[in-house]
Amino acid sequence: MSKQVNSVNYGLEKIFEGAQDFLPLMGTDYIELYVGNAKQAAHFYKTAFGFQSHAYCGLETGVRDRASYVLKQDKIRLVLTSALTSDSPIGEHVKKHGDGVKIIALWVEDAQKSFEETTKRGAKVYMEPVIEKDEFGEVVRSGIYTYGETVHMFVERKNYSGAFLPGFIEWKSDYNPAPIGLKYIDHMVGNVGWNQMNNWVKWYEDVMGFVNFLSFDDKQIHTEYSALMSKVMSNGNGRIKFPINEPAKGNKRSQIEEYLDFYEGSGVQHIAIATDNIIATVTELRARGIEFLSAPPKAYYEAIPSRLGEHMNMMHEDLTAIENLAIMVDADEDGYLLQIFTKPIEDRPTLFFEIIQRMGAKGFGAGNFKALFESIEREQEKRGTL
Ligand code: TYF
Ligand code: FE
Repeated sequence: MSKQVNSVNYGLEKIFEGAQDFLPLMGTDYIELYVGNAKQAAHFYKTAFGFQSHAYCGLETGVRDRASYVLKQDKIRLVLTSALTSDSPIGEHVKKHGDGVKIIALWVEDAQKSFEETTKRGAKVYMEPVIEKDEFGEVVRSGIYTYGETVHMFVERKNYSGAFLPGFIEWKSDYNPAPIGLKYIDHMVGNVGWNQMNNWVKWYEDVMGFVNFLSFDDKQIHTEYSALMSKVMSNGNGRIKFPINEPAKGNKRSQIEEYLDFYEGSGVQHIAIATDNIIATVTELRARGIEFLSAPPKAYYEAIPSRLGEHMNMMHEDLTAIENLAIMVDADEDGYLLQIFTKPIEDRPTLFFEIIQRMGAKGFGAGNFKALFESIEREQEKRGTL
């Protein structure tokens, strides 16, 4: 069998001019969080977010240093990992950052080549290419560091038919809360330190071949109190989108500064997950105890028809339901989108989730930024971190 992959089958056609072809990416393979108690975290993500039990490794499978629970919902694989010993780098990570995203794994055709192409362009090595095998086949993985202690793992699946990766067993559970309509990872956002955004923009351009296709400066992204800057990086086929935020000077403490203080460094700020029925998904999340940022004021909802203009004709969602659930709406030249943000999902005000339904729109809800940041500031106020 030749190693050549027909890229047309993977939908690798370039949609962003200027993106480089040395690192073809088929999608997000998995997201791994390092957490204090993976067994309990897995229960939370099943119960509240509707993920399904999928795979496991730990003492029972001969792994002595960690336990990992793999959850699945449609195209999304979420891995929750905890240390089993005090000298573990997993434990060190949790001690410093609290629960957070360690690995953003990307599905590639060739993990060896991905490693070579990125490290020769300056990427810092996390893991040299490793071939992992079991009776279900073979997977090759390699990894590089991005911002902070966060890692991009390259995953090459050679027709692998096992549950997740070699070393994992299938995880069957009698406890299976229903899925809630989460489909795929839309984007993942990184917060980086003061004046570091452009360095990381350049890193994604030079090392990963990405392009910067949207930018928001502090003149667009500010409230009475705080400000931030954001640039969105994408790979060539648009499947992988990584906005990068840095704090900007405002009258009070930026939400990005708050994150950096509590995460004790740069890291993943939010994971945006796509649904094709945000009303059903958010109704279910609320019923299962997930807390969202408080609703924008009444005036925000009254202004939606004029703000959306012609897109209003295409919108079939019930505006009353949208308002009751505190969902936000924005439009750009390609269509509209619906989005909502959870409160941080751990005690430190660090990682949170976004639920997004794109109805053509390719943007990130810039028209909602002011209302969103004011909601975030109301939370900061309560925490005494504004
Ligand atoms: O990903 C985005 O750009 C949007 C908006 O701190 C956003 O979800 C931007 C910055 C931020 C929170 C949300
Ligand atoms: Fe987002």
